[in-house]
Amino acid sequence: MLSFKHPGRHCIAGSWHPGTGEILSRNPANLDEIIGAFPVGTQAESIEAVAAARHAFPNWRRTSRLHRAECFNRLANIIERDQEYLAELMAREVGKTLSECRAEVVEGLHMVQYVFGTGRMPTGYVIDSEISEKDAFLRRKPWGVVAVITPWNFPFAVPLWMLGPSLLEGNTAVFKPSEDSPAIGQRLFELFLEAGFPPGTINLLHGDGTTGEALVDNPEVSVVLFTGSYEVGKRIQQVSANHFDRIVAAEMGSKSAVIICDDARIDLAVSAGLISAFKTSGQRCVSAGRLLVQEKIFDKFAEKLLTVTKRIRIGNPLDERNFTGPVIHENSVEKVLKYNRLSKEEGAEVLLVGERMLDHEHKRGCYLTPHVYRIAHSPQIRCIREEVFGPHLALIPFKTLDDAIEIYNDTDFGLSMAVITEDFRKMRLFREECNFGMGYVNLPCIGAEVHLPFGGVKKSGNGHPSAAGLVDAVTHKIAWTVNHGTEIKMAQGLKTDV
Ligand code: UN1
Repeated sequence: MLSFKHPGRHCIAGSWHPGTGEILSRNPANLDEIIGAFPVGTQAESIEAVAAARHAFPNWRRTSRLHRAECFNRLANIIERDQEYLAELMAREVGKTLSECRAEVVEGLHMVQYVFGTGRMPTGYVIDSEISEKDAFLRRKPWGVVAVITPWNFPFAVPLWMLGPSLLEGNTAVFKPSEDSPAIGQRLFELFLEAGFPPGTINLLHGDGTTGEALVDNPEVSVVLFTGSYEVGKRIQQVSANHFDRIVAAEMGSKSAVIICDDARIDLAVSAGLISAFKTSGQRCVSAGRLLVQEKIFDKFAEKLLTVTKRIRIGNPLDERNFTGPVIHENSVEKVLKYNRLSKEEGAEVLLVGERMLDHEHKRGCYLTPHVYRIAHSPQIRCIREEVFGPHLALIPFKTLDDAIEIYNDTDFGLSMAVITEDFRKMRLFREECNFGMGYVNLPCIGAEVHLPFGGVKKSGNGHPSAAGLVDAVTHKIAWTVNHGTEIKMAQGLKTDV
């Protein structure tokens, strides 16, 4: 067994600081196991970290984009070398199963490889001018300092989605990992240093909401990249309103859904529903809290889904036979159980009762069994509108396709959706009428790939997708115009005679 003893440190301008305060990172599968102790960044430290990034910015910006990209090639090799260690550390710190953690490390690696590859791709283009001797170009410039504030549920891939494009385009960064996954955050940061990113181009600041708020309220921060809850995203927007030229790209909550039409292949629909709802114990931002099932096949579908859901193995994330591990912490257990009770109060027919697992194998961890219920859609019900972030699933019957569209859209969120059908006309209808950022057909509503844009609408995001889509948030476009003639000619026929 590996033993992880992580002395947490901030790292500012290449030097490590023990800091003050204490965040204890615990293994959610066994709360007695402490992964490490980490400091809580103060306002003064956040100012220092941002100043270090600001100081490093001019040199980094002036470095050739191709050389910046090469740092990512070295980073890719290091991640490949450490894949298994990183996956195990992640499994211990956040309780995702080893196979999910391995997939996440691969997802992070893909982002780094993508960034290396795009280093040699064009970032602008040539635009013709009214004047034949004039050449015009669209070019991109980095904004400056980017604050990267990331969640615990994808503690490796999501920071790389954000840090990758930001640093490639010449920005510098302050990285604040979630207080629920500081060890994997710090390890990722160390890999950047090993790959040769110059001191100060990326700085590490541990901490909680107060640290994040101090970072966001710093006028020297040009861009805030955030993935997390709607409440925190909204607060970031409010604080950022004081900083006029601030860019905020936020990915937030969801109440994603799978829509299962009556022509669906039932076994495929059951797998799609199960994976969407219960992978990562329902703790992906794209996890489905709702399966919308057409009335004609409802009973058959529900029966099959319940049969496989009852078979799910829940337990130690390091045991490869388990389908899911625990939820992240005690507060999360409480929150999910509260919504489980609420579903009953709101009139659900509970088909599988979700409860805490207290047997010998599970009692030291934050383990929950899946909660599944049938409920008719109606406008007041909270359990089918609010994000639960756990193994909590509503089965909602619908009659017509228009009903399904109305139900899908009837939440404040719009992140991901899947439709299970063999009919291309239905696919198109849902694509056009449902409000979402990522749509899937005959697939679960989870499972992003890094070269696709990732983001949502409504309270799920503010329209700046991360991963491959992030370049627009971390750069600004300039028009660059050159006259090859020997005299001045102006557009629109403007006279130049003196
Ligand atoms: C998230 O849950 O914050 O789409 C990101 C997916 C993942 C990414 C989810 N690869 O399932």
